[in-house]
Amino acid sequence: MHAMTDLPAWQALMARRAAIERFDLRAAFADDPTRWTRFQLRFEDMLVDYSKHLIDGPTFDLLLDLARQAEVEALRDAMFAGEAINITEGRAVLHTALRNRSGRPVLVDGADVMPEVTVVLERLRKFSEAVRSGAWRGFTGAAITDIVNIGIGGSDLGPHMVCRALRAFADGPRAHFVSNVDPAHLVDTLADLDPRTTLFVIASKTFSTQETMTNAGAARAWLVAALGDEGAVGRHFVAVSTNEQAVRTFGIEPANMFGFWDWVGGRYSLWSAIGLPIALAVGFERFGELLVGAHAMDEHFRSAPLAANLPVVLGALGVLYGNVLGWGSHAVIPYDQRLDRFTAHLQQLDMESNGKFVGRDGQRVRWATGPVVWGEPGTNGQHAFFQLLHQGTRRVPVDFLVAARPSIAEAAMLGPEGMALVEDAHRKLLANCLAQAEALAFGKTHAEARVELERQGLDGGRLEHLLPHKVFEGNRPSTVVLYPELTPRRLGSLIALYEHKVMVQGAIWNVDSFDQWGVELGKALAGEILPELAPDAPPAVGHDASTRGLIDAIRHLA
Ligand code: G6Q
Repeated sequence: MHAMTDLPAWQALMARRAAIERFDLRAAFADDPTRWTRFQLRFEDMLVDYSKHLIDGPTFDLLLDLARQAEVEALRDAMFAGEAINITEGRAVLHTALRNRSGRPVLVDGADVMPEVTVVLERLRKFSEAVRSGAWRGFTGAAITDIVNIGIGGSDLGPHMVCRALRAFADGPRAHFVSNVDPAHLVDTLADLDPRTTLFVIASKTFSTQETMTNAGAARAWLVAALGDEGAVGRHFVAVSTNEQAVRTFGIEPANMFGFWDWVGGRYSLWSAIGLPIALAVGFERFGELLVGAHAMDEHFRSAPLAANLPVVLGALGVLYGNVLGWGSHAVIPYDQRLDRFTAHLQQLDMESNGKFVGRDGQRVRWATGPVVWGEPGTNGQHAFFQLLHQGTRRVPVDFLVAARPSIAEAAMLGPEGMALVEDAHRKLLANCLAQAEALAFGKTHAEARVELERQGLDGGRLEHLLPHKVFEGNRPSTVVLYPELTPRRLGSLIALYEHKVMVQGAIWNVDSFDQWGVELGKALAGEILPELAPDAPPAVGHDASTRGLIDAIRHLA
Protein backbone atom coordinates (compact mmCIF):
# COMPACT_ATOMS: atom_id res chain seq x y z
CA MET A 1 0.00 0.00 0.00
CA HIS A 2 1.27 3.39 -0.91
CA ALA A 3 1.01 6.95 0.29
CA MET A 4 0.18 8.98 -2.80
CA THR A 5 2.37 11.87 -1.72
CA ASP A 6 5.43 9.57 -1.38
CA LEU A 7 5.24 8.42 -4.98
CA PRO A 8 7.95 9.83 -7.26
CA ALA A 9 5.38 10.87 -9.87
CA TRP A 10 3.51 12.88 -7.26
CA GLN A 11 6.67 14.67 -6.27
CA ALA A 12 7.46 15.38 -9.89
CA LEU A 13 3.96 16.77 -10.35
CA MET A 14 4.47 19.01 -7.33
CA ALA A 15 7.70 20.26 -8.84
CA ARG A 16 5.73 21.20 -11.97
CA ARG A 17 2.89 22.75 -10.08
CA ALA A 18 3.75 26.38 -10.80
CA ALA A 19 4.00 25.58 -14.51
CA ILE A 20 0.67 23.76 -14.41
CA GLU A 21 -0.94 26.78 -12.72
CA ARG A 22 0.41 29.03 -15.45
CA PHE A 23 -0.67 26.67 -18.23
CA ASP A 24 -2.47 28.57 -20.96
CA LEU A 25 -4.91 26.77 -23.22
CA ARG A 26 -4.88 29.49 -25.90
CA ALA A 27 -1.13 29.21 -26.22
CA ALA A 28 -1.21 25.43 -26.07
CA PHE A 29 -3.63 25.20 -28.99
CA ALA A 30 -1.74 27.87 -30.94
CA ASP A 31 1.60 26.13 -30.40
CA ASP A 32 0.48 22.60 -31.16
CA PRO A 33 -1.73 22.02 -34.21
CA THR A 34 -1.96 18.33 -33.29
CA ARG A 35 -3.32 18.98 -29.82
CA TRP A 36 -6.92 18.06 -30.64
CA THR A 37 -5.94 14.69 -32.09
CA ARG A 38 -3.26 14.11 -29.47
CA PHE A 39 -5.57 14.48 -26.54
CA GLN A 40 -8.60 12.54 -27.65
CA LEU A 41 -9.65 8.93 -27.39
CA ARG A 42 -12.15 6.91 -29.31
CA PHE A 43 -14.09 4.05 -27.91
CA GLU A 44 -16.23 2.30 -30.50
CA ASP A 45 -18.27 5.17 -31.95
CA MET A 46 -17.76 7.44 -28.95
CA LEU A 47 -15.27 10.30 -29.01
CA VAL A 48 -13.75 11.67 -25.81
CA ASP A 49 -12.06 15.03 -26.31
CA TYR A 50 -9.79 15.96 -23.42
CA SER A 51 -7.69 18.47 -25.32
CA LYS A 52 -9.17 21.35 -23.31
CA HIS A 53 -7.47 20.20 -20.11
CA LEU A 54 -4.57 21.92 -18.43
CA ILE A 55 -2.09 19.34 -19.62
CA ASP A 56 0.91 19.18 -21.85
CA GLY A 57 2.83 16.01 -22.71
CA PRO A 58 5.02 15.93 -19.58
CA THR A 59 2.14 16.65 -17.17
CA PHE A 60 -0.01 14.00 -18.81
CA ASP A 61 2.83 11.46 -18.64
CA LEU A 62 3.34 12.19 -14.95
CA LEU A 63 -0.34 11.70 -14.23
CA LEU A 64 -0.16 8.30 -15.92
CA ASP A 65 3.03 7.51 -14.00
CA LEU A 66 1.15 8.34 -10.83
CA ALA A 67 -1.59 5.86 -11.75
CA ARG A 68 1.08 3.26 -12.57
CA GLN A 69 3.03 3.82 -9.36
CA ALA A 70 -0.21 3.68 -7.34
CA GLU A 71 -0.65 0.21 -8.84
CA VAL A 72 -3.99 0.93 -10.42
CA GLU A 73 -3.45 -1.97 -12.78
CA ALA A 74 -2.88 -4.45 -9.96
CA LEU A 75 -6.06 -3.37 -8.16
CA ARG A 76 -8.01 -3.47 -11.43
CA ASP A 77 -6.78 -7.00 -12.15
CA ALA A 78 -7.56 -8.08 -8.59
CA MET A 79 -11.10 -6.73 -9.01
CA PHE A 80 -11.70 -8.64 -12.24
CA ALA A 81 -10.15 -11.75 -10.66
CA GLY A 82 -12.70 -11.75 -7.83
CA GLU A 83 -10.27 -10.93 -5.02
CA ALA A 84 -11.77 -9.36 -1.90
CA ILE A 85 -10.68 -5.81 -2.73
CA ASN A 86 -13.48 -4.39 -0.58
CA ILE A 87 -11.21 -4.87 2.40
CA THR A 88 -13.36 -3.49 5.21
CA GLU A 89 -16.25 -5.77 4.32
CA GLY A 90 -14.04 -8.63 3.11
CA ARG A 91 -15.90 -8.85 -0.20
CA ALA A 92 -15.13 -9.30 -3.84
CA VAL A 93 -16.28 -6.49 -6.16
CA LEU A 94 -17.77 -8.11 -9.20
CA HIS A 95 -20.36 -5.95 -10.91
CA THR A 96 -18.25 -6.75 -13.99
CA ALA A 97 -19.31 -10.42 -13.69
CA LEU A 98 -22.96 -9.38 -14.05
CA ARG A 99 -22.26 -8.20 -17.59
CA ASN A 100 -19.49 -10.62 -18.46
CA ARG A 101 -19.99 -11.73 -22.05
CA SER A 102 -16.50 -13.14 -22.55
CA GLY A 103 -17.27 -16.74 -21.68
CA ARG A 104 -14.48 -16.60 -19.10
CA PRO A 105 -15.34 -17.95 -15.65
CA VAL A 106 -15.25 -15.51 -12.73
CA LEU A 107 -14.09 -17.13 -9.53
CA VAL A 108 -15.03 -16.13 -6.01
CA ASP A 109 -13.36 -18.33 -3.40
CA GLY A 110 -12.59 -20.82 -6.16
CA ALA A 111 -16.17 -21.14 -7.43
CA ASP A 112 -17.36 -19.76 -10.77
CA VAL A 113 -20.20 -17.28 -10.21
CA MET A 114 -21.20 -17.12 -13.87
CA PRO A 115 -23.71 -20.03 -13.78
CA GLU A 116 -25.68 -18.30 -10.99
CA VAL A 117 -25.55 -14.99 -12.86
CA THR A 118 -26.94 -16.70 -15.94
CA VAL A 119 -29.76 -18.34 -13.96
CA VAL A 120 -30.90 -15.01 -12.50
CA LEU A 121 -30.69 -13.30 -15.89
CA GLU A 122 -32.83 -16.04 -17.37
CA ARG A 123 -35.41 -15.57 -14.60
CA LEU A 124 -35.43 -11.84 -15.25
CA ARG A 125 -35.99 -12.50 -18.93
CA LYS A 126 -38.90 -14.84 -18.32
CA PHE A 127 -40.55 -12.61 -15.76
CA SER A 128 -40.15 -9.38 -17.69
CA GLU A 129 -41.50 -11.01 -20.83
CA ALA A 130 -44.49 -12.41 -18.93
CA VAL A 131 -45.38 -9.00 -17.52
CA ARG A 132 -44.82 -7.19 -20.80
CA SER A 133 -46.85 -9.68 -22.83
CA GLY A 134 -49.71 -9.66 -20.37
CA ALA A 135 -49.20 -13.32 -19.46
CA TRP A 136 -48.57 -12.21 -15.89
CA ARG A 137 -51.78 -10.69 -14.65
CA GLY A 138 -52.86 -8.84 -11.56
CA PHE A 139 -55.24 -10.26 -8.94
CA THR A 140 -58.34 -9.19 -10.87
CA GLY A 141 -57.05 -10.63 -14.14
CA ALA A 142 -56.00 -7.27 -15.59
CA ALA A 143 -52.62 -6.89 -17.28
CA ILE A 144 -49.93 -4.74 -15.66
CA THR A 145 -49.66 -1.19 -16.96
CA ASP A 146 -47.45 0.38 -14.28
CA ILE A 147 -44.60 -0.76 -12.12
CA VAL A 148 -43.44 1.00 -8.98
CA ASN A 149 -39.88 0.34 -7.86
CA ILE A 150 -39.61 0.87 -4.12
CA GLY A 151 -35.97 1.16 -3.11
CA ILE A 152 -33.41 3.78 -2.17
CA GLY A 153 -29.78 4.62 -2.85
CA GLY A 154 -28.23 1.96 -5.03
CA SER A 155 -31.60 0.20 -5.23
CA ASP A 156 -33.14 3.27 -6.84
CA LEU A 157 -30.66 5.64 -8.48
CA GLY A 158 -29.20 3.30 -11.10
CA PRO A 159 -32.40 1.75 -12.48
CA HIS A 160 -34.21 5.07 -12.17
CA MET A 161 -31.51 6.87 -14.14
CA VAL A 162 -31.45 4.17 -16.84
CA CYS A 163 -35.24 4.06 -17.21
CA ARG A 164 -35.26 7.83 -17.73
CA ALA A 165 -32.29 7.70 -20.10
CA LEU A 166 -33.96 5.03 -22.25
CA ARG A 167 -37.40 6.63 -22.44
CA ALA A 168 -37.14 6.63 -26.24
CA PHE A 169 -37.09 2.82 -26.07
CA ALA A 170 -39.81 2.37 -23.44
CA ASP A 171 -42.53 0.08 -24.77
CA GLY A 172 -43.55 -1.79 -21.64
CA PRO A 173 -45.33 -0.81 -18.44
CA ARG A 174 -44.61 2.71 -17.21
CA ALA A 175 -41.89 2.70 -14.56
CA HIS A 176 -42.22 4.80 -11.40
CA PHE A 177 -39.71 5.10 -8.59
CA VAL A 178 -40.42 5.73 -4.95
CA SER A 179 -37.45 6.15 -2.65
CA ASN A 180 -38.00 8.82 -0.01
CA VAL A 181 -39.55 7.89 3.33
CA ASP A 182 -41.40 11.21 3.09
CA PRO A 183 -44.94 9.82 2.58
CA ALA A 184 -45.52 12.42 -0.10
CA HIS A 185 -43.33 10.44 -2.48
CA LEU A 186 -45.43 7.30 -2.34
CA VAL A 187 -48.75 9.08 -2.11
CA ASP A 188 -48.07 11.37 -5.06
CA THR A 189 -46.99 8.36 -7.14
CA LEU A 190 -49.98 6.20 -6.22
CA ALA A 191 -52.43 9.03 -6.87
CA ASP A 192 -52.27 8.37 -10.61
CA LEU A 193 -52.20 4.58 -10.44
CA ASP A 194 -54.77 1.82 -10.57
CA PRO A 195 -54.08 -0.94 -8.02
CA ARG A 196 -55.50 -3.57 -10.39
CA THR A 197 -52.81 -2.88 -12.94
CA THR A 198 -49.86 -1.91 -10.72
CA LEU A 199 -46.91 -4.15 -9.89
CA PHE A 200 -44.55 -3.24 -7.05
CA VAL A 201 -40.89 -4.20 -7.19
CA ILE A 202 -39.46 -4.03 -3.68
CA ALA A 203 -35.75 -3.55 -4.26
CA SER A 204 -33.49 -3.85 -1.26
CA LYS A 205 -30.27 -5.77 -0.95
CA THR A 206 -30.71 -6.13 2.80
CA PHE A 207 -34.52 -5.96 2.85
CA SER A 208 -34.25 -4.03 6.08
CA THR A 209 -33.70 -0.43 4.94
CA GLN A 210 -36.10 1.77 6.89
CA GLU A 211 -37.33 3.89 3.99
CA THR A 212 -37.94 0.94 1.69
CA MET A 213 -39.67 -1.23 4.25
CA THR A 214 -41.88 1.67 5.34
CA ASN A 215 -42.92 2.45 1.76
CA ALA A 216 -43.37 -1.23 0.93
CA GLY A 217 -45.69 -1.68 3.93
CA ALA A 218 -47.74 1.37 2.95
CA ALA A 219 -47.96 0.23 -0.68
CA ARG A 220 -49.19 -3.17 0.46
CA ALA A 221 -51.85 -1.52 2.66
CA TRP A 222 -52.99 0.60 -0.33
CA LEU A 223 -53.26 -2.45 -2.54
CA VAL A 224 -55.05 -4.66 -0.03
CA ALA A 225 -57.49 -1.88 0.89
CA ALA A 226 -58.33 -1.32 -2.78
CA LEU A 227 -58.57 -4.95 -3.85
CA GLY A 228 -60.08 -6.15 -0.58
CA ASP A 229 -57.96 -9.27 -0.26
CA GLU A 230 -54.57 -10.07 1.30
CA GLY A 231 -54.19 -12.71 -1.40
CA ALA A 232 -53.68 -9.93 -3.96
CA VAL A 233 -50.18 -9.26 -2.63
CA GLY A 234 -48.71 -12.30 -4.39
CA ARG A 235 -49.78 -10.99 -7.83
CA HIS A 236 -48.71 -7.40 -7.25
CA PHE A 237 -45.44 -7.62 -5.31
CA VAL A 238 -42.09 -9.03 -6.29
CA ALA A 239 -38.77 -8.54 -4.52
CA VAL A 240 -35.16 -8.02 -5.51
CA SER A 241 -32.93 -8.85 -2.58
CA THR A 242 -30.20 -10.99 -1.09
CA ASN A 243 -32.29 -11.63 2.05
CA GLU A 244 -34.72 -14.46 1.30
CA GLN A 245 -35.93 -14.81 4.88
CA ALA A 246 -36.98 -11.15 5.18
CA VAL A 247 -38.65 -11.28 1.75
CA ARG A 248 -40.69 -14.29 2.84
CA THR A 249 -41.64 -12.59 6.11
CA PHE A 250 -42.95 -9.61 4.12
CA GLY A 251 -45.26 -11.98 2.25
CA ILE A 252 -43.47 -12.42 -1.05
CA GLU A 253 -42.88 -16.00 -2.19
CA PRO A 254 -39.28 -16.94 -3.07
CA ALA A 255 -40.61 -17.76 -6.57
CA ASN A 256 -41.24 -14.03 -6.96
CA MET A 257 -37.90 -12.98 -5.57
CA PHE A 258 -34.86 -12.22 -7.71
CA GLY A 259 -31.57 -12.60 -5.95
CA PHE A 260 -28.14 -11.11 -6.19
CA TRP A 261 -24.97 -11.44 -4.19
CA ASP A 262 -22.92 -9.68 -1.55
CA TRP A 263 -20.20 -9.05 -4.13
CA VAL A 264 -22.52 -6.57 -5.86
CA GLY A 265 -22.33 -3.17 -4.17
CA GLY A 266 -25.57 -1.17 -4.09
CA ARG A 267 -24.28 1.62 -6.33
CA TYR A 268 -22.99 -0.95 -8.81
CA SER A 269 -26.13 -3.07 -8.80
CA LEU A 270 -28.19 -1.85 -11.76
CA TRP A 271 -26.63 -4.66 -13.82
CA SER A 272 -28.08 -7.27 -11.47
CA ALA A 273 -31.72 -8.11 -10.72
CA ILE A 274 -31.91 -4.53 -9.39
CA GLY A 275 -32.21 -3.71 -13.10
CA LEU A 276 -35.58 -5.51 -13.26
CA PRO A 277 -37.54 -2.24 -13.81
CA ILE A 278 -35.29 -1.57 -16.81
CA ALA A 279 -36.08 -4.96 -18.33
CA LEU A 280 -39.78 -4.38 -17.67
CA ALA A 281 -39.81 -0.90 -19.19
CA VAL A 282 -37.65 -1.41 -22.30
CA GLY A 283 -37.54 -5.18 -22.63
CA PHE A 284 -34.96 -7.78 -21.67
CA GLU A 285 -33.22 -7.57 -25.02
CA ARG A 286 -32.40 -3.91 -24.53
CA PHE A 287 -31.40 -4.57 -20.94
CA GLY A 288 -28.99 -7.12 -22.43
CA GLU A 289 -27.62 -4.45 -24.81
CA LEU A 290 -26.95 -2.23 -21.80
CA LEU A 291 -24.90 -5.07 -20.29
CA VAL A 292 -23.07 -5.62 -23.57
CA GLY A 293 -22.08 -1.94 -23.67
CA ALA A 294 -20.79 -2.09 -20.12
CA HIS A 295 -18.87 -5.29 -20.85
CA ALA A 296 -17.20 -3.64 -23.84
CA MET A 297 -15.98 -0.87 -21.53
CA ASP A 298 -14.79 -3.51 -19.04
CA GLU A 299 -12.70 -5.13 -21.76
CA HIS A 300 -11.27 -1.77 -22.74
CA PHE A 301 -10.43 -0.96 -19.12
CA ARG A 302 -8.68 -4.25 -18.52
CA SER A 303 -6.65 -4.28 -21.71
CA ALA A 304 -5.97 -0.78 -23.08
CA PRO A 305 -2.57 0.71 -22.27
CA LEU A 306 -2.83 3.40 -19.60
CA ALA A 307 -2.32 6.30 -22.01
CA ALA A 308 -5.24 5.10 -24.14
CA ASN A 309 -7.38 3.84 -21.29
CA LEU A 310 -10.42 6.05 -20.87
CA PRO A 311 -11.19 5.40 -17.20
CA VAL A 312 -7.50 5.85 -16.35
CA VAL A 313 -7.18 9.08 -18.33
CA LEU A 314 -10.35 10.62 -16.88
CA GLY A 315 -9.42 9.45 -13.38
CA ALA A 316 -5.92 10.89 -13.66
CA LEU A 317 -7.25 14.24 -14.91
CA GLY A 318 -9.48 14.40 -11.83
CA VAL A 319 -6.39 13.93 -9.65
CA LEU A 320 -4.72 16.85 -11.44
CA TYR A 321 -7.52 19.18 -10.37
CA GLY A 322 -8.45 17.71 -7.00
CA ASN A 323 -4.92 17.17 -5.73
CA VAL A 324 -2.30 19.06 -7.71
CA LEU A 325 -4.43 22.22 -8.03
CA GLY A 326 -6.68 21.69 -5.00
CA TRP A 327 -10.06 22.26 -6.66
CA GLY A 328 -12.92 20.70 -4.79
CA SER A 329 -15.71 19.85 -7.20
CA HIS A 330 -16.49 18.31 -10.54
CA ALA A 331 -19.50 19.12 -12.71
CA VAL A 332 -21.12 16.61 -15.04
CA ILE A 333 -23.46 18.33 -17.49
CA PRO A 334 -25.32 16.11 -19.95
CA TYR A 335 -26.56 18.03 -22.99
CA ASP A 336 -28.99 15.20 -23.22
CA GLN A 337 -32.28 15.70 -21.42
CA ARG A 338 -32.89 12.00 -20.95
CA LEU A 339 -29.72 11.81 -18.87
CA ASP A 340 -31.38 14.06 -16.32
CA ARG A 341 -30.69 11.57 -13.50
CA PHE A 342 -27.23 10.66 -14.71
CA THR A 343 -25.43 13.12 -12.44
CA ALA A 344 -27.53 12.03 -9.46
CA HIS A 345 -26.41 8.46 -10.10
CA LEU A 346 -22.81 9.60 -10.45
CA GLN A 347 -23.02 11.56 -7.23
CA GLN A 348 -23.69 8.36 -5.38
CA LEU A 349 -21.23 6.34 -7.41
CA ASP A 350 -18.41 8.79 -6.90
CA MET A 351 -19.10 10.40 -3.53
CA GLU A 352 -20.09 7.20 -1.76
CA SER A 353 -17.11 5.37 -3.23
CA ASN A 354 -14.38 7.92 -2.71
CA GLY A 355 -15.73 10.26 -0.02
CA LYS A 356 -13.36 8.75 2.56
CA PHE A 357 -10.71 10.22 4.87
CA VAL A 358 -9.22 6.91 5.96
CA GLY A 359 -6.99 4.98 3.60
CA ARG A 360 -6.85 1.26 2.92
CA ASP A 361 -4.06 1.09 5.48
CA GLY A 362 -6.35 2.46 8.22
CA GLN A 363 -4.43 5.74 8.39
CA ARG A 364 -5.92 9.16 7.80
CA VAL A 365 -5.04 10.18 4.27
CA ARG A 366 -2.97 13.36 3.84
CA TRP A 367 -4.49 14.38 0.50
CA ALA A 368 -7.90 15.27 -0.82
CA THR A 369 -10.07 12.36 -1.94
CA GLY A 370 -13.39 12.36 -3.82
CA PRO A 371 -14.70 15.68 -5.18
CA VAL A 372 -18.18 17.07 -4.81
CA VAL A 373 -19.91 15.87 -7.97
CA TRP A 374 -22.81 17.94 -9.22
CA GLY A 375 -24.66 19.07 -12.30
CA GLU A 376 -27.90 19.37 -14.21
CA PRO A 377 -28.63 18.96 -17.89
CA GLY A 378 -27.68 21.67 -20.36
CA THR A 379 -28.90 23.97 -21.69
CA ASN A 380 -30.84 24.54 -18.45
CA GLY A 381 -27.65 24.91 -16.41
CA GLN A 382 -26.52 27.76 -18.67
CA HIS A 383 -29.36 29.88 -17.34
CA ALA A 384 -28.44 29.08 -13.77
CA PHE A 385 -25.06 28.01 -12.38
CA PHE A 386 -22.90 28.48 -15.47
CA GLN A 387 -22.22 32.03 -14.27
CA LEU A 388 -20.01 30.55 -11.56
CA LEU A 389 -18.36 28.14 -14.00
CA HIS A 390 -17.36 31.04 -16.27
CA GLN A 391 -16.58 33.84 -13.84
CA GLY A 392 -16.59 32.42 -10.31
CA THR A 393 -13.50 32.42 -8.12
CA ARG A 394 -13.70 28.64 -7.77
CA ARG A 395 -12.68 26.59 -10.75
CA VAL A 396 -14.59 23.46 -11.65
CA PRO A 397 -13.69 20.92 -14.34
CA VAL A 398 -16.72 19.97 -16.41
CA ASP A 399 -17.72 16.84 -18.30
CA PHE A 400 -20.09 17.53 -21.17
CA LEU A 401 -22.01 14.52 -22.50
CA VAL A 402 -23.78 14.97 -25.80
CA ALA A 403 -25.26 12.96 -28.68
CA ALA A 404 -24.45 13.97 -32.26
CA ARG A 405 -27.99 13.29 -33.44
CA PRO A 406 -31.43 13.35 -31.88
CA SER A 407 -33.47 10.27 -31.25
CA ILE A 408 -35.85 9.59 -34.13
CA ALA A 409 -38.60 8.69 -31.66
CA GLU A 410 -39.34 12.36 -30.93
CA ALA A 411 -39.88 13.35 -34.54
CA ALA A 412 -43.00 11.29 -35.16
CA MET A 413 -44.92 13.08 -32.39
CA LEU A 414 -44.42 16.51 -33.88
CA GLY A 415 -46.32 16.05 -37.11
CA PRO A 416 -45.14 16.18 -40.73
CA GLU A 417 -42.41 18.71 -39.94
CA GLY A 418 -41.30 16.56 -37.01
CA MET A 419 -37.87 15.52 -38.23
CA ALA A 420 -36.90 19.02 -39.33
CA LEU A 421 -38.05 20.50 -36.01
CA VAL A 422 -36.19 17.91 -33.99
CA GLU A 423 -33.02 18.30 -36.01
CA ASP A 424 -33.15 22.07 -35.67
CA ALA A 425 -33.60 21.88 -31.90
CA HIS A 426 -30.87 19.30 -31.58
CA ARG A 427 -28.40 21.42 -33.54
CA LYS A 428 -29.11 24.27 -31.11
CA LEU A 429 -28.39 21.90 -28.24
CA LEU A 430 -25.07 20.91 -29.81
CA ALA A 431 -24.12 24.50 -30.59
CA ASN A 432 -24.70 25.49 -26.99
CA CYS A 433 -22.67 22.60 -25.65
CA LEU A 434 -19.66 23.27 -27.86
CA ALA A 435 -19.88 27.02 -27.25
CA GLN A 436 -19.79 26.51 -23.49
CA ALA A 437 -16.74 24.25 -23.65
CA GLU A 438 -15.03 26.76 -25.95
CA ALA A 439 -15.85 29.76 -23.78
CA LEU A 440 -14.69 28.00 -20.63
CA ALA A 441 -11.38 27.08 -22.20
CA PHE A 442 -10.53 30.26 -24.07
CA GLY A 443 -12.51 32.94 -22.27
CA LYS A 444 -12.54 36.53 -23.47
CA THR A 445 -9.55 38.80 -22.94
CA HIS A 446 -9.65 42.50 -22.00
CA ALA A 447 -8.79 43.41 -25.55
CA GLU A 448 -11.56 41.25 -26.99
CA ALA A 449 -14.08 42.53 -24.49
CA ARG A 450 -13.10 46.11 -25.31
CA VAL A 451 -13.60 45.57 -29.04
CA GLU A 452 -16.96 43.97 -28.38
CA LEU A 453 -18.15 46.88 -26.24
CA GLU A 454 -16.91 49.40 -28.78
CA ARG A 455 -18.86 47.58 -31.49
CA GLN A 456 -21.92 47.95 -29.31
CA GLY A 457 -21.36 51.71 -29.36
CA LEU A 458 -19.94 52.10 -25.87
CA ASP A 459 -17.05 54.36 -25.06
CA GLY A 460 -15.54 56.47 -22.30
CA GLY A 461 -16.50 55.93 -18.69
CA ARG A 462 -19.40 53.62 -19.49
CA LEU A 463 -17.08 51.27 -21.41
CA GLU A 464 -14.38 51.33 -18.72
CA HIS A 465 -17.01 50.69 -16.07
CA LEU A 466 -18.36 47.60 -17.81
CA LEU A 467 -15.09 46.24 -19.18
CA PRO A 468 -13.86 44.19 -16.18
CA HIS A 469 -17.24 42.48 -15.90
CA LYS A 470 -17.10 41.37 -19.52
CA VAL A 471 -13.78 39.56 -19.19
CA PHE A 472 -13.66 35.76 -19.01
CA GLU A 473 -10.30 34.50 -17.87
CA GLY A 474 -10.67 31.10 -19.58
CA ASN A 475 -8.37 28.16 -18.82
CA ARG A 476 -11.36 26.35 -17.37
CA PRO A 477 -11.01 22.73 -18.40
CA SER A 478 -13.63 20.39 -19.75
CA THR A 479 -14.04 17.02 -21.38
CA VAL A 480 -16.54 16.47 -24.17
CA VAL A 481 -17.93 12.96 -24.48
CA LEU A 482 -19.62 12.74 -27.88
CA TYR A 483 -21.64 9.73 -29.03
CA PRO A 484 -23.85 9.28 -32.09
CA GLU A 485 -27.09 8.70 -30.20
CA LEU A 486 -28.06 7.51 -26.76
CA THR A 487 -28.75 3.77 -27.07
CA PRO A 488 -28.85 1.08 -24.39
CA ARG A 489 -25.43 -0.16 -25.45
CA ARG A 490 -23.87 3.31 -25.45
CA LEU A 491 -25.42 4.09 -22.08
CA GLY A 492 -23.98 0.88 -20.65
CA SER A 493 -20.50 1.90 -21.80
CA LEU A 494 -20.91 5.38 -20.39
CA ILE A 495 -21.95 4.21 -16.94
CA ALA A 496 -19.16 1.61 -16.83
CA LEU A 497 -16.67 4.30 -17.86
CA TYR A 498 -17.54 6.32 -14.77
CA GLU A 499 -17.57 3.24 -12.53
CA HIS A 500 -14.02 2.45 -13.54
CA LYS A 501 -12.89 6.06 -13.37
CA VAL A 502 -14.01 6.07 -9.73
CA MET A 503 -12.06 2.87 -9.12
CA VAL A 504 -8.93 4.35 -10.67
CA GLN A 505 -9.14 7.40 -8.44
CA GLY A 506 -9.80 5.30 -5.35
CA ALA A 507 -6.69 3.29 -6.18
CA ILE A 508 -4.57 6.44 -6.51
CA TRP A 509 -5.95 7.85 -3.25
CA ASN A 510 -5.58 4.46 -1.62
CA VAL A 511 -9.13 4.36 -0.23
CA ASP A 512 -11.55 1.44 -0.18
CA SER A 513 -13.97 2.60 -2.89
CA PHE A 514 -16.40 -0.20 -2.22
CA ASP A 515 -17.55 0.22 1.37
CA GLN A 516 -19.93 2.91 2.69
CA TRP A 517 -19.69 3.25 6.45
CA GLY A 518 -20.99 6.82 6.25
CA VAL A 519 -24.27 5.49 4.86
CA GLU A 520 -24.48 2.85 7.58
CA LEU A 521 -24.19 5.58 10.24
CA GLY A 522 -27.26 7.34 8.87
CA LYS A 523 -29.21 4.08 8.95
CA ALA A 524 -28.41 3.64 12.67
CA LEU A 525 -28.82 7.20 13.96
CA ALA A 526 -32.43 7.82 12.95
CA GLY A 527 -33.37 4.63 14.76
CA GLU A 528 -32.43 6.22 18.10
CA ILE A 529 -34.47 9.38 17.60
CA LEU A 530 -37.54 7.74 16.06
CA PRO A 531 -39.16 6.52 19.31
CA GLU A 532 -38.50 9.88 20.95
CA LEU A 533 -40.77 11.59 18.41
CA ALA A 534 -43.81 9.52 19.40
CA PRO A 535 -46.58 11.72 20.91
CA ASP A 536 -46.60 9.77 24.19
CA ALA A 537 -42.82 9.37 24.54
CA PRO A 538 -41.18 10.83 27.66
CA PRO A 539 -39.10 13.98 27.10
CA ALA A 540 -35.94 13.16 25.17
CA VAL A 541 -32.79 12.70 27.21
CA GLY A 542 -29.23 12.42 26.02
CA HIS A 543 -28.28 14.00 22.68
CA ASP A 544 -27.01 17.56 22.55
CA ALA A 545 -29.14 20.58 23.55
CA SER A 546 -29.93 21.44 19.94
CA THR A 547 -31.18 17.96 19.02
CA ARG A 548 -33.17 17.70 22.27
CA GLY A 549 -34.68 21.13 21.64
CA LEU A 550 -35.67 20.23 18.10
CA ILE A 551 -37.29 16.97 19.24
CA ASP A 552 -39.25 18.96 21.79
CA ALA A 553 -40.26 21.60 19.23
CA ILE A 554 -41.46 18.96 16.76
CA ARG A 555 -43.63 17.36 19.42
CA HIS A 556 -45.21 20.71 20.19
CA LEU A 557 -45.75 21.63 16.56
CA ALA A 558 -46.93 18.23 15.32
C1 G6Q B 1 -24.90 1.72 -2.08
C2 G6Q B 1 -25.23 1.88 -0.68
C3 G6Q B 1 -26.63 2.37 -0.41
C4 G6Q B 1 -27.70 1.29 -0.52
C5 G6Q B 1 -29.00 1.81 0.07
C6 G6Q B 1 -30.12 0.79 -0.02
O1 G6Q B 1 -23.83 1.35 -2.49
O2 G6Q B 1 -24.93 0.75 0.03
O3 G6Q B 1 -27.00 3.44 -1.23
O4 G6Q B 1 -27.87 0.93 -1.85
O5 G6Q B 1 -28.78 2.18 1.39
O6 G6Q B 1 -29.77 -0.40 0.62
P1 G6Q B 1 -30.65 -1.69 0.42
O7 G6Q B 1 -30.59 -2.09 -1.00
O8 G6Q B 1 -30.07 -2.73 1.34
O9 G6Q B 1 -32.06 -1.31 0.81
